[in-house]
Amino acid sequence: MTLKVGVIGTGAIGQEHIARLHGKLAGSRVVAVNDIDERAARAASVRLCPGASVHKSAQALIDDPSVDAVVVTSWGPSHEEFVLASIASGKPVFCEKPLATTAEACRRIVEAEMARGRHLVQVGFMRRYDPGYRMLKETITSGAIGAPLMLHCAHRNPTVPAHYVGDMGITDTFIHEIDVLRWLIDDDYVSAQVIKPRRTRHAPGTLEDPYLVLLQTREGVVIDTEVFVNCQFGYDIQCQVVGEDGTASLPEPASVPLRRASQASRAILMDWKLRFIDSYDVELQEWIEATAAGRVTGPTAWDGYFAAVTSDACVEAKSTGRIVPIRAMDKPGFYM
Ligand code: NAD
Ligand code: ISE
Repeated sequence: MTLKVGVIGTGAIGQEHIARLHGKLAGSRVVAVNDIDERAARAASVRLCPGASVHKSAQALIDDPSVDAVVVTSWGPSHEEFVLASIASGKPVFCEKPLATTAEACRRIVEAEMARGRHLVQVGFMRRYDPGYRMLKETITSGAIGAPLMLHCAHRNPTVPAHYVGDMGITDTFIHEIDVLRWLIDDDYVSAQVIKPRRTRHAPGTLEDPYLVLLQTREGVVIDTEVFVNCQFGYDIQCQVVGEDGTASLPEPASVPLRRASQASRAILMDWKLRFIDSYDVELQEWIEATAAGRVTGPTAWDGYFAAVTSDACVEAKSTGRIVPIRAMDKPGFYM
């Protein structure tokens, strides 16, 4: 069976996912696209999935009877509306992170999915599919470094686009660490704090950049993450777990060590699309297969909700300078 997919949002990651779903991966094709910028949708259709319908609205795409499943790759603030509409139509939906930009919005999605009585929603937290994070998780689970005590992490982007404003450092960027770290150490967060150093001269407009986010978990693990989205030098993701008996670190992406002109060096990637390229492939291939079998096997709406509860607390901690408790509703049996 071929899964017929409609994609809402044909920007950077929308185009990447269309290429995967329409040719690169097995078992799917893209039959419809939509973007608030109709020309962008038309161009993506012509270039990446010729013959796909270009719908004037996202709702029309969701209602299209030839669409079996929906992929949402538009901007974060539009996600809630499109995910709720997909649930209302009974269609499986893969939504890029964040599931929605606030915990309240994610809660509405969780409640709508439970009311529908079927798992339909998967969130695009692709780092859970990254071979490096998977090896790191296996190492921790094996007990090789003892119980985790502290994590030192960094999420660095060389630069960010003009529409990257406000608290997107948390809601759009740090949200990746929020999800992958609780999965990595199988723990949940209880408090957040944000510490702001001097602002980089490379930060555009009024964007605050960089900052340090401190999370504490139920088991008492302390996690520090540097969020620095105009670091200039590369797309650099770091994670070191300090345990009772040793440390374990996220492997660096493979690159050729160079020695030339009296220098030793290795290249650093500049683009998120390349850093996690294999993870996106595995993530979407598994989604295609699970969706065709009527299941959700990846990060759920609950994971999207918990991430948003945490990111709301981080946003509050950033604006107040206080340590903010992280309080989620009890996990419903539906998501156990
Ligand atoms: P982008 O700006 O390149 O593309 C977004 C597209 O959505 C644009 O073409 C825009 O016109 C369209 N759009 C915005 N509002 C819309 C609406 N209401 N209806 C239809 N189309 C609309 O942004 P991007 O970098 O592709 O990011 C898109 C989403 O994907 C964001 O939620 C982002 O956080 C997520 N993302 C995830 C990853 C990842 O690593 N998993 C990487 C990049 C982006
Ligand atoms: C972007 O949306 C992503 O998801 C990238 O992985 C992240 O590094 C970047 O900061 C976000 O803006």
